[in-house]
Amino acid sequence: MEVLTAEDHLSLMTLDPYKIRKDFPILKQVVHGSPLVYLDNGASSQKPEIVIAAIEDYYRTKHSNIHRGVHYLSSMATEQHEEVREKVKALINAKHDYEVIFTSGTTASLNTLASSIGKKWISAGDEIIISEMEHHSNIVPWQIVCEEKNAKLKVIPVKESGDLDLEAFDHLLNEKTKIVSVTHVSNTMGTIVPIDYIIGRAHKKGAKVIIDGAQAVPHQKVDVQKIDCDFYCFSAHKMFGPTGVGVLYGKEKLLNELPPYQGGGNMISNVSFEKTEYNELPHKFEAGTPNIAGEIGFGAAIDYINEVGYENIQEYETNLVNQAVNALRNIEGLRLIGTPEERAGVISFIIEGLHPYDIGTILDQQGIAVRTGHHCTQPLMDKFKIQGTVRVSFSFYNTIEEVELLVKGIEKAKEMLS
Ligand code: 7TS
Repeated sequence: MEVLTAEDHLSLMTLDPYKIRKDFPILKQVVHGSPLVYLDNGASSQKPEIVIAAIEDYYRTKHSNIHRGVHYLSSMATEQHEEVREKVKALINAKHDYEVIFTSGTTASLNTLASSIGKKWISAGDEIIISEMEHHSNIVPWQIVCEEKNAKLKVIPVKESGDLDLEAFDHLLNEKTKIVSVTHVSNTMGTIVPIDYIIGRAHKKGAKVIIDGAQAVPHQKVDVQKIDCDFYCFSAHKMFGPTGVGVLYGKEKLLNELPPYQGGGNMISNVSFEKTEYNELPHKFEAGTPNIAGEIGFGAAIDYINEVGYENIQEYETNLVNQAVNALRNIEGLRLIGTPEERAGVISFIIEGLHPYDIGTILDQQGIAVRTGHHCTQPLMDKFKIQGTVRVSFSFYNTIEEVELLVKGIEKAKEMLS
């Protein structure tokens, strides 16, 4: 199997998706008699050989539980695991490695925050602001907090274009606002949210800002110090790493203020029945045995992203997605859901008179993997008065030929269904 080396990647002036594709074994598959066209990267991206190999190597030669052993394997596993924390720190430019908390994914990161913040910072009458385009995992945890604390959930509306209504946001903000929690990139429309504006305004009112970066980190360089968010959450599996691994970044001072989410091993420094003292960061928020193999695989995924380079990724994907938007616009009866000012990786559409599920099924018969439904953004579907969409979501291994196959596939679906 041909695997690209770091040197190969560095020698690329701009990104060559055909070369990249050789690193992803799954992309060679034939599905229902056609070559796989994988356009469901927003749900989860595929894994390059070096990620698969890192996990295998870990289980074959290094596995042991971390943090608790003096023996050779345990020290090696601990060392490798902590190296990944360093890699995440560098990837997002956190100030300290202990500001990087490993979780099982964005959902777990957001629930950890909602639970700890709810206990410590939210009282009756306080307000929490989210947006109308949030994934359910950035809605429901805050509803739970508001119910428990008698606080109020406020929602930034989405404009017809799929952009956030920033004027409305300004009106929602006030001295009672304790938390603003918004997505960086919409998983349904691809909208890139102007988080700099949101963070600046929220901080002026003394509110803390949480950014759900699940759909952003796979596509663009994120610098948490530069954007000055208080917390940032993302999942490894959407950025070429394994499932079951995520990150909760938080500013040191704030993480130290917050109470732990779960109790158990590793998160303590001393336990007695009279009083337990909690461990320092990051361990305070990492109770129990983590997903060691997954985190080591995540480290390889970060290496891979760095080899390809965010600049190349962004340049290539922006071009590909623009071409896809233009091609889809030419299909009669197709309506784009969201035409935001800035878009990353994702396009949603409906076709008048056809059910998204039926379109998805016919595309699948042609080997084309898309997602249909509400994409865990039901309030956004309500806003557009639709049941669901067909969503295509790209990665840098997708090609312009695949966009052409998608367009042909949609035309065929239209023919068959009408
Ligand atoms: N936030 C956003 C913006 C997401 O897109 C997702 C997953 C999550 C949070 C939750 O991430 P998880 O890794 O904890 O599941 N989004 C999708 C999707 O669009 N289709 O499948 C999962």
